Amino acid sequence: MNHRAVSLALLGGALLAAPAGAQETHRVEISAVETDVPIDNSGNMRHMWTFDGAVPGPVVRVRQGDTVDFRLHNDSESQESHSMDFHAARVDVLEEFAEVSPGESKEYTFTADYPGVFIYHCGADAMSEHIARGMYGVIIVDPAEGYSEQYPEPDREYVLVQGDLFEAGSSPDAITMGRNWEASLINGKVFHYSPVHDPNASLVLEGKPGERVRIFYVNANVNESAALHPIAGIWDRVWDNGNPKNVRHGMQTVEVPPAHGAVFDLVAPDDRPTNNAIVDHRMRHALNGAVSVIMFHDDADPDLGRGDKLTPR
Ligand SMILES: [Cu+2]
Repeated sequence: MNHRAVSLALLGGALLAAPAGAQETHRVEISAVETDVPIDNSGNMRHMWTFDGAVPGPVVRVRQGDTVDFRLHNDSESQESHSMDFHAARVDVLEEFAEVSPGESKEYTFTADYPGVFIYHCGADAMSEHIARGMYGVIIVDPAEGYSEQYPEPDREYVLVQGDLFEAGSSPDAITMGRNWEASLINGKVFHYSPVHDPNASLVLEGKPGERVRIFYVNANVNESAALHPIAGIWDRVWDNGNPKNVRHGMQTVEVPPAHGAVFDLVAPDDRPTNNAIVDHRMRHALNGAVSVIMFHDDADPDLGRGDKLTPR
């Protein structure tokens, strides 16, 4: 059976929003695949360890109270054991998050008890190497109560995952200690959405003047926090961990530690087209890949930031 096709089909279904109040069970299947993937807009390839063959792995989306029936399959071509640590799960690290050998599978079930945006990552030894080589992704847990005055419905949604790129062949110890650091990846690529910094960047985030755009942000760096700022804008609201109860207003720069997430709303001026650059204001990160341009204009692609286009690729 083609596990990747199965998991993508299931995840496609999971992306459809459930009606408020209904509790569902989501069958989610993800494969650990060691493969070459492009790490920039020029198509330069790097041997990475991935979930479902891409960095980051697929977006999993459920509602608070839902059950996730999860299956991790470690591809038979893998050289390494891998595991799956969902930060949205309350389970046993020794059982559910145990390593899976090449060619083997493991299933476990959890309920998504807390709303928010959570990282998932491989926890196999050495964990820093497995994360730095690309084994991470996002699970969004929408609040059970749905949208509210405190957590308004956005016009568009994007998922941004930031990670490290280390020089090829870096040892686990070098990665852990921060040596051989090369660049920042946004959704798996250096300057993925920044034609300002990379003329080969063909994608940007888009919205229309006056729209509320929601960014589900996760920091998958091994060691370093991110300082998220929307250049030429102000975060209208920020929810720490993406939980509607953890709201802050009118923020300029918000620190997101490694293996954490936050939800950021940007409301564009409604009287003119504007552009913002969402940066990790830690300049070492910004100037080495962590810039994402968002353009607000009347001709914005109506499909971007909606349905299954939360992670433009
Ligand atoms: Cu792994």
